[in-house]
Amino acid sequence: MELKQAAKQVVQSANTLIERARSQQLTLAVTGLSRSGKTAFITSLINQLQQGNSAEHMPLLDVARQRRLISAKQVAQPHLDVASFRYLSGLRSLSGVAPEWPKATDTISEVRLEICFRPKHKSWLGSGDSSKLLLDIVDYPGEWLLDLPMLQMDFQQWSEQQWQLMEQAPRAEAAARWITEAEGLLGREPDDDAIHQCADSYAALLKHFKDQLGLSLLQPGRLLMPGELVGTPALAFFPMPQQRLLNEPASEALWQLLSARYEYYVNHVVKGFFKRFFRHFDRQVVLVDCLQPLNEGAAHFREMQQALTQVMSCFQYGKQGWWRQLFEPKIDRLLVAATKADHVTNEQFDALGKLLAELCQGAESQALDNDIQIQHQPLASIRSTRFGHVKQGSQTIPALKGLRLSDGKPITLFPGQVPAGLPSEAFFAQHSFDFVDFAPPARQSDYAPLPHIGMDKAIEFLLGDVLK
Ligand SMILES: Nc1nc2c(ncn2[C@@H]2O[C@H](COP(=O)(O)OP(=O)(O)OP(=O)(O)O)[C@@H](O)[C@H]2O)c(=O)[nH]1
Ligand SMILES: [Mg+2]
Repeated sequence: MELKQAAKQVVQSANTLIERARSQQLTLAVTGLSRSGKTAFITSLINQLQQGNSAEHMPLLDVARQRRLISAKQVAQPHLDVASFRYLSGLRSLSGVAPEWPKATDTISEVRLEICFRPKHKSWLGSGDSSKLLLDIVDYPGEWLLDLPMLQMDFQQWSEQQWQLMEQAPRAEAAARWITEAEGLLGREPDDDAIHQCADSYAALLKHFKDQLGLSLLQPGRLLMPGELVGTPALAFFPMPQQRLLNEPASEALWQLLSARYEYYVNHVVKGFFKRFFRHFDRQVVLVDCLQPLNEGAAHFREMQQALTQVMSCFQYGKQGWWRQLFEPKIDRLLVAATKADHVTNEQFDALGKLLAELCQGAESQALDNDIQIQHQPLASIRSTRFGHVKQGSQTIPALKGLRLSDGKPITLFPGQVPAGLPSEAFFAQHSFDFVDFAPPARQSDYAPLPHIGMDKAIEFLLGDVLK
């Protein structure tokens, strides 16, 4: 009897060992500028893994096409001090009679999935049994990556750069009042209340740049998304070039104080993010909404392009040896996706893909230098339109059908032609875009997977090698 018990224990331990060897863990990070579609993407990704296990729904995802996907359960997340990605509440809002898009988010969040699947090939670990992948998905604002250049600038250099920007179009007009307020602090003893006040006004100015002017290159990024840092001195600073100071010790003291806070922000907040989170990412998704900036015109499009170049520079380790040394990044796959592809008719996907590729030009070859595999593609995380045709005189033209987000009314429209590459100023002068927002589609049932365009291709690229 005892022998039997001991043998049972040996078998159990061997099974645990095999189980451990089979389980793998991967951290998938998802970023993009504000409103680029991060929450929708992660919601769809989880939903496709949970409910999309079929060849019809996910033809390009091996594990689903071959029906090897057994389950994808949400389990306890690894970090107790990081906000949870609220998958179920997002899915709930997408369900029901009047589905709504999940709410905007403004900080980092994570979710852990335990994915069970049947391996494709038999191995020494046994055949036919299931394998496990622990997948941590992290959602973080792309704006945080825009702070990266601050790591290489001292307060003086950063201040000069920011004031130069503020004195030019399109910022100058809105910035004038804030500049007067900041200059009002000079020549008197630093008053912490007034400094906080001026930092709040600076935050309001950045918010104005973002919301009203559609600008993306805004530093410090956390001033717009302060999270747990709200009201702390770490965020109570703003640019102040030394040459602006009145030649008085009081102004010098103010400068020293702002400079110390800048150094703290750079060393603890910016570096802190890269050290704590970024260095642990295995795979990265960068989402880009190319359509909204086209709607808003040439200046915004250029600004988005610059911001994206900055975001992509975070994956060019080779070019930035200092950075590799500091953070030891290990990302080996990078998916860059043009989101909301259901806003254009299907014969335009090619053009959208080309536009995205040109936007990321340079980054691709440099990422390849670093042995990072990169894929760019158009994608709709949650497809909200159907393709159709409309008659215009004697012509039949491709069109989209969906519910307009603003009033929920069914509409059929031709959305405008996406340029198959970076549009010139002249192009903007001749074309105007009007990509309208659509309401999410009504779900057929709670068991039906979310409709999508290209999620299977995206997941195959991101996880296909592990789900083998
Ligand atoms: N038609 C369509 N619209 C989408 C899709 N994905 C996102 N959207 C739209 O884009 C908006 C923003 O999407 P989110 O997923 O919240 O974007 P986000 O990047 O998480 O935004 P923040 O959390 O505010 O930074 C949604 O409210 C939708 O209106 C999609 O696949 N199709
Ligand atoms: Mg979000």
